Amino acid sequence: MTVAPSPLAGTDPEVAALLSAEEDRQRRVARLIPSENYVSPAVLAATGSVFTNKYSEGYPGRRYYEGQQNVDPLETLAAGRARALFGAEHANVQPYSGSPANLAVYLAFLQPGETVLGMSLPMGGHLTHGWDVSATGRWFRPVRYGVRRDTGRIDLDEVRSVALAERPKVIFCGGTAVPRTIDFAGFAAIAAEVGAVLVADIAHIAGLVAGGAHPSPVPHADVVTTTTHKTLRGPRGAMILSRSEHAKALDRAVFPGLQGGPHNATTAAIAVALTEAARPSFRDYAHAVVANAAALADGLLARGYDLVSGGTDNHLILLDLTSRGVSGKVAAQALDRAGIETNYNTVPYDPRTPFDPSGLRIGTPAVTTRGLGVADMDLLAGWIDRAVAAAGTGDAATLDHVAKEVADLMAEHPVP
Ligand code: DSN
Repeated sequence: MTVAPSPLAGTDPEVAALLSAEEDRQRRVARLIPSENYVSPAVLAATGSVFTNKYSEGYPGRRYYEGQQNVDPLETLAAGRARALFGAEHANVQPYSGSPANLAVYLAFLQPGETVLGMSLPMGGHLTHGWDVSATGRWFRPVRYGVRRDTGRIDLDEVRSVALAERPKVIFCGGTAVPRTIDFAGFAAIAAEVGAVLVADIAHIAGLVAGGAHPSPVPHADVVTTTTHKTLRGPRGAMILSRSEHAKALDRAVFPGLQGGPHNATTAAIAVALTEAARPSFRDYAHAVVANAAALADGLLARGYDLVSGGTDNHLILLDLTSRGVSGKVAAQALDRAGIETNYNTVPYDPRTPFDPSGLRIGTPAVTTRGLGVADMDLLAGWIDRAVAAAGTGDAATLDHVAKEVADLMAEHPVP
């Protein structure tokens, strides 16, 4: 993390003060939101670079603006690193973020009104997998699968029967609150049976896939979409990986179908993140994220918490707080005061609303980047337990006390 540069303080003290306060906040708290992380100083330097000054509509060698002497090799480098890291035939590194990347899939493969099969949002899917309030649910015909009530896990027999009945053109697998390994081969068999394009949205687990801590979708899925800023630890951006046969349709969908010029500073930072993710130390990181999540889940189970699916295989844990008599939102707000950053989340079959649901979503990517290990996870579980109990009784003194203990631990683990 950089110190606020003096030109910013000189030009805009208000923004400089907010930046400095955010740096301090990110240092002090235990960040357990599973979709967040800390980028390296190198990624941050590339993000805040003069590549932001340049327009580059088009693709390398085919641009609508001159002056691409450095951007063309930059984008070629980033795409090549993405292909190499994930073993993909084609990579597009231009999508502005995960939702635009998924929209490009619709534009490439579907006409308005055609059918898409995705995981239901309250069950762990993403808005762009065909949820009602999303353009993907309004302009296409969404059909859905979920998880079983008894196991909290995806039931491929259900997915297959919906697919056979509804004949989707595209099937999405992956999601935002899926604590278990995704069976890409199982989804691929269903997609092949109904003649659908299989899209694996690995936004959450891309870093685990890159580091060998989750099976890769690349051998199975026609298309893989991902953000670059979650477990992959890059800048806020996205990529689409695909088989060569789909390259042209996807590239056209991204530009000129949906976007104008790519954000070249983001492309630079993606390239840096990809080279970092190709190092042996990143493999260690990915496996440590999973080991920490397993240890944190064990610590919560030992304290009597209900975890959706009974635990985790990856970086993410979904707590159902129903038996604790406190909503996810009240718990998340109390935890925030206690220096533990989480987000409230629906749980499968949640009787409450998405804005005040029963669940809490946590994960270990960011604290693992700070160097916390398995031994620290029981401390975190204990603090979460104390804060959730204090949320129920409105005990602010306990929350402030926990915040001090959290800050002391985090001070031993500097931000990269
Ligand atoms: N915002 C992402 C997440 O937190 O999982 C999903 O869009």
